[in-house]
Amino acid sequence: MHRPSLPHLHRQDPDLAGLVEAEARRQFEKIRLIASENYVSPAVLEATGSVLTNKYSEGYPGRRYYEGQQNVDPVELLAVERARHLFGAEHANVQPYSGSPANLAVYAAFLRPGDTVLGLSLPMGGHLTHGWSVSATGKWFNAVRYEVRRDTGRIDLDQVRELALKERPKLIWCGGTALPRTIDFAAFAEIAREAGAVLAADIAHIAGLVAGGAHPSPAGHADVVTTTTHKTLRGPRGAMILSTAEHAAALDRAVFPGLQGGPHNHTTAAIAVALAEAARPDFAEYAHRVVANARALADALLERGYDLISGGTDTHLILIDLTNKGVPGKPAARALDAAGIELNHNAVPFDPRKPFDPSGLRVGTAAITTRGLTPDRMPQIAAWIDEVVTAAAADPDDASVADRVAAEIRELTAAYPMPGWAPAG
Ligand code: DSN
Repeated sequence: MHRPSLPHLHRQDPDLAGLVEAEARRQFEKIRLIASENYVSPAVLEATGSVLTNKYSEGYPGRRYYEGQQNVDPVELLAVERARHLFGAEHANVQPYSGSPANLAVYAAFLRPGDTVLGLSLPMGGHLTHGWSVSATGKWFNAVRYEVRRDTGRIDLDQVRELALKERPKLIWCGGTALPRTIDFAAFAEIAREAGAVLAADIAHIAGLVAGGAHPSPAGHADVVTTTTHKTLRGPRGAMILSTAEHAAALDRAVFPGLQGGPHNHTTAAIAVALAEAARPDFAEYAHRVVANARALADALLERGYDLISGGTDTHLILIDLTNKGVPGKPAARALDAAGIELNHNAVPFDPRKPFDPSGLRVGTAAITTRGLTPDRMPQIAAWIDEVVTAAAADPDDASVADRVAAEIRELTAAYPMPGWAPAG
């Protein structure tokens, strides 16, 4: 049963309600290892589903274009204050609709079309919006890309400095979507200073770890920080931009009226709720447990002969190169999904295979940690992954291993409550 329950939806639109319940059950029964996903709290769900969705609020608190902002203004101010406090930022904008619009706003604030941007290449673990060719950021700007080192799988800071001094980008991005290791914000800041560039840290993946003290903070290093609010931070789907006071006006103008219309007030409220949750001591414990689980899972996979990019993890994320296992990432991810383990296929650095059919798997521990799984459970998860990958390599049409593992996983997950849903009865 969904919590809060959905009586009106069930009565009025049973087909749709059935799909929501089925999705909730799917999330309950699976081991969810997609590194960018989580389970939000019931309070975040309630705020997301509130009447705040009815209200338009173009502008910023105290400077709106429509009347009736008596309650929405304090909601947004609460979210802004909580964001500033949690991340030690002089300024916060909580209006971006999601991570890509937030990143686009950074371009709109600091660059003109054709200006140079330096970001981590997508197949090396960067994000589309850090200047990858198929993104508007790679088409409208002169994008230069740095990589990770072949020998260590870690960011090549020598190359970042060399490219920054040669190309003189206006903007440098650090952060990404498949980086298992700590981001050295201080080193990036030094390079950006030398090159005269704005440093933007995209902490979407690690925001919850930063908030909980399980990853160093970009505060004091990056000029601008962008983040989604729904990954390790465990809030609703949304985003924020944090900055020094110096850049506040340019970033605010870039978000509205530069790129967006009215903010999604129900999301703003849910962000405020999640930020208050993330400021509590139990969230710091959660963030450290996320990393402990990832480390334990990485160790167990290494023991089973898995090739992990960079040899392990410092964060919530593990990147596996399956080349030595004789099965590419996509069929392995499909087989694992059928077996109750949900993750995504992913390119690995210097991947000889195509992006839609790459060599790797990406794994994250934010969601299973929210469910309450602890490091002692990780060897069993590694064993299941290994069984299913080995079976997929031997015979992709044989579903017997997947069926048995899925049943074992349903038994395990039944013992770990899920915020937002519980089996009826
Ligand atoms: N889709 C997100 C992720 O999975 O990392 C990035 O935008």
